[in-house]
Amino acid sequence: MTDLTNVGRTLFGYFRSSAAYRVRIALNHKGLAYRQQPVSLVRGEQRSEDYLALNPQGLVPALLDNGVLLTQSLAICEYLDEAYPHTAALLPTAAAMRARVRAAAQSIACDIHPLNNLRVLNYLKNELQQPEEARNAWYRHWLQEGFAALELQLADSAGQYCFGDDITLADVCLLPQVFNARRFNVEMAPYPLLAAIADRLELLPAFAAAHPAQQPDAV
Ligand SMILES: N[C@@H](CCC(=O)N[C@@H](CS)C(=O)NCC(=O)O)C(=O)O
Repeated sequence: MTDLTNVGRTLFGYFRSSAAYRVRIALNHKGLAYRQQPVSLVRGEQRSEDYLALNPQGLVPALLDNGVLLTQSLAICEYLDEAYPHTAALLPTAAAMRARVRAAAQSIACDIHPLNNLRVLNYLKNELQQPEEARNAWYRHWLQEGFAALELQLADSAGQYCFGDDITLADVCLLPQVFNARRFNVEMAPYPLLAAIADRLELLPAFAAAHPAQQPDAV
């Protein structure tokens, strides 16, 4: 892998990774320029010696920001808010609202996504010998349970987006998870609020440019 330590800002990601998709949205929304270094999850590059030196977890994304190495998409997004306070904030200012936005974001990033990411689906397939039908049922179960709760959770707060009409960390997490759900043919009709917000988000330039199909490693 090329030595990238001198390049201003580099995102190590994969076009279909929803965690990397979150960070692309956050960077675009904030107007922070970055270059991308694809890490192919299908070729197992996340477990290469070079990548493990950046992130011993063997997960994307990782962000190298002017020599500062960061991992974990939510931590990266919050870092960007704190390190670049002049850019569009992803968390509101009031403590209670910040906690509510974080709760919605974490219900996706900490409770839905980890059960459905590649290594978990691969473990079900390879170690536990579960057929595709069972793996898809697993995927749908955790997604539907999470989305059902989030649909209720956002009922009071939503405007154009998850929290009123401002983009927050919750929106940054929502669209990639909806993209993922659609990829696995999960019906969004039971979650009309989430689907409507996702449809609006998708049209925003920062979100559109972060879409997996727009990435240099999209194949
Ligand atoms: N909590 C982590 C999750 C990162 C994660 O699960 N990344 C997935 C792609 S979305 C990955 O790298 N998977 C590689 C694998 O499962 O081997 C974050 O938010 O950054």
